[in-house]
Amino acid sequence: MNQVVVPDIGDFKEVEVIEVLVKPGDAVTKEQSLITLESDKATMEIPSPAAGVVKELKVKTGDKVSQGSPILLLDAQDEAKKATPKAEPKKEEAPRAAPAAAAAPAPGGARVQNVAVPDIGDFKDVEVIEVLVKPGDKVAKEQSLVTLESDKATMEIPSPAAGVVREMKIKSGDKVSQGSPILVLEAIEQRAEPRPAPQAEAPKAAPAPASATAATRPSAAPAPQPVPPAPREEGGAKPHASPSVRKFARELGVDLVQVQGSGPKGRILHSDVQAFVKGALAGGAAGRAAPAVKGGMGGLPFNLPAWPEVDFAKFGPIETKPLARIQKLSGPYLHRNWISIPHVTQCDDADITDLEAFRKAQTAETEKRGFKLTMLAFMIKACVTALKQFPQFNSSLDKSGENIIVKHYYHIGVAVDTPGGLVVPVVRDADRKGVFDLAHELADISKVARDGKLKPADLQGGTFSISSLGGIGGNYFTPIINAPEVAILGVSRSVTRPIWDGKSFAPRLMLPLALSYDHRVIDGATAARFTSYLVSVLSDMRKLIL
Ligand code: CAO
Repeated sequence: MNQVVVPDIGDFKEVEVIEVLVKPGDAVTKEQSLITLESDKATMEIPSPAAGVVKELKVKTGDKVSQGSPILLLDAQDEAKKATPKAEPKKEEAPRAAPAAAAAPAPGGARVQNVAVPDIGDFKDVEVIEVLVKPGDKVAKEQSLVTLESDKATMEIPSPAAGVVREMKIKSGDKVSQGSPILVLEAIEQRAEPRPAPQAEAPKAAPAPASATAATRPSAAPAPQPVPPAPREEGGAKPHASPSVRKFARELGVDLVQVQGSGPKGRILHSDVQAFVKGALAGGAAGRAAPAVKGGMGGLPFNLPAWPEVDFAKFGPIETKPLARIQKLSGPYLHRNWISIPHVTQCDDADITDLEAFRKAQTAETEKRGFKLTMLAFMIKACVTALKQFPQFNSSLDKSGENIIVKHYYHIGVAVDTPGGLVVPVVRDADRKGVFDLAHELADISKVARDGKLKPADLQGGTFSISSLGGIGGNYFTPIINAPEVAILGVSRSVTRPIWDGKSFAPRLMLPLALSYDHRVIDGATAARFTSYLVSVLSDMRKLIL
């Protein structure tokens, strides 16, 4: 059994664990990310030193760790055990502060100093992705000067001293290694304190464990899976931004997933966060959510009172438990959709007495073929028929908020309850599939979802969603629209009710439906027509073939 510990992460101590990516019982491959650490200067993922099975976790989200802190116990595969007994990378792989380049005295108590890239471990030819200062700028000691990004980590190089930038020696896109000149700094003498030795004032690179993975890349852990209404388009990948931009966003209470990056490869820059806040204060573009201030439930729009902070322990025993990974990922999307889409929910009941009789008559056949035929397959078919009749339900608002994009394909997202949380895999081209094919596909895709094996592509491209709680119970609910879609159908459990047929009450099997729609795109009258049409199709399945 191997104890995996935090490797040499340079001078960083007490760094926060912001994500634990594995759990006991998980089989991990060598180099697979285990946890994500974040300091104010770097974000990094700690990879597994070997392939094996996680036996026990020694950390949890929110813990503070330093070099040598235990992460987990790993039952490593034999070969790996021999090859890699410990998690620590070689000492020389760790980033080290480089001595600052010689500083020459300058008139007026200032010293001109060439600032160079410090020891950044084994990294060479690392790209400069952002230059954060310009000639004439006053900088404080430790203020970030440039951001470097390799495929393993994002790191900011801080200023070794307070002073004024005299000359830049690099620009965005340049490739640098240890010792490459960054800029010329006219350092201001701190007369009150004795000047530290050059070694001590050298710029310190943010930690870059040799095999850490940049947090800005999608993690090696299973692809995050959004739940309704998390946008499948984002695929749950973390926003691409440097640590200082993340910090800046945190200070302003801006949720980075809502910010459009204008940097290379869509990276979010300081200016993007500023523009986002300005836009939100000015009322925001159509469909854009207001930035949130951190509150007890992950943020509230600006102009609302702060979330109440209550010491619950004062009133009785309590227990604090982390949200599931998928909940943490999908919460901001749900919140965005809830506050930025004007939802209305239209309810109706479909008489499915005949359809249920037909379904039951077919079940022997499908069971023989190895899958279950539930009402959901018919629901998908009926929804496609209604979407064809009312194309605005199969559309999305464009960025300007002035046009809708109507889709001529019918990819239906289906909410699936899994042990890890809700996910919404997409059944593609539902219009071209028969009810049996749909039922078969539903069985397959919900199994893949429950096994946690969905790929990002399985979650993308939906045009309309269905959330069925029919197998569980309840009577109507208000599903949250899965942006950029404009409507979602919530299906509840069917129940036999006495229905007046004009002469007498007859027992009929009624299916409760609740359609949430985006009122910017769909009028109330149109929504009522859509649900009435859907009800008529479900009540008389011959309409499915029209
Ligand atoms: N009324 C009455 N019974 C229903 C029903 C309905 N509307 N829908 C399903 N059932 C029955 C099925 O016929 C099945 O009966 P048997 O056990 O006798 O065969 C049973 O309920 C269980 O069905 P199921 O859940 O296995 O299958 P499904 O096709 O209806 O649903 C799936 C598949 C994956 C959608 C479902 O399992 C699931 O995960 N639902 C949860 C979705 C969810 O949590 N949504 C909430 C989102 S909130 O934003």
